[in-house]
Amino acid sequence: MGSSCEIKFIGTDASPFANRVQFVLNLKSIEYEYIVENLACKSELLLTSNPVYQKVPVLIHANKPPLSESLIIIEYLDEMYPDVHPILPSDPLDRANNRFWAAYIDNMFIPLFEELRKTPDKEGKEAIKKQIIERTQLLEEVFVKFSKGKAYFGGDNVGYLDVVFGCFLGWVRFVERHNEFKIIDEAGTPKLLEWANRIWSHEALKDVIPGSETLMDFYMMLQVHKPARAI
Ligand SMILES: N[C@@H](CCC(=O)N[C@@H](CS)C(=O)NCC(=O)O)C(=O)O
Repeated sequence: MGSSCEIKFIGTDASPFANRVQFVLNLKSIEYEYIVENLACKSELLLTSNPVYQKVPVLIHANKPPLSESLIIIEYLDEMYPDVHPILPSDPLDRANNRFWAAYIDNMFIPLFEELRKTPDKEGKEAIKKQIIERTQLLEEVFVKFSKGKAYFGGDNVGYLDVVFGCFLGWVRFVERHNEFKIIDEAGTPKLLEWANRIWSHEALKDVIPGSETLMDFYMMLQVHKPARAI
């Protein structure tokens, strides 16, 4: 049966990158059709919509050519629907700084979690855990600077960095539990802890953040398709 939604979104529940797009669609109250992708056996739709990276998320707006890459998609949505819940600040310098830290999260923070999974030896894992903790402490400083005493990176309202980092919180908690260490906690990152609890219960994210079973299924799929390195 065809859908009347202008926006079609290809994603998968456990993907923090796909969750970013869902979070923004919800914040802006945009209706969309959710096409769930099985990354263990990619669909023709995904392969033809994102032939370069073959990854979710993909957004198809009003039958126009598909868009991929989560940051590009959420910025596109912000430009197309500027009146409801803008996520990027209006000042060009503030926007640039938001993009700088989003790139840091994507290039310097999130990849450490995949590195931790793929590293087989205890010593190697401990070194990565230390880096994760140090970089989370840096993000605590970024939060203090950006939020200026308010609830979110974006100030009084959820902004770009809240979306970018907030959608990774499910995996942060999952990795804490399965590797027996604390990443966001009262002792090291008290402000981020308060922020995380706020984000966690945000109305627009409540049905988006995946539960631990969904994350475990995805984790097991990764272990099969992208196994840890041999010792
Ligand atoms: N830089 C991309 C990353 C997207 C990404 O890594 N998606 C994963 C799911 S979490 C994926 O589709 N992986 C499939 C694969 O690696 O083949 C973005 O921001 O959208």
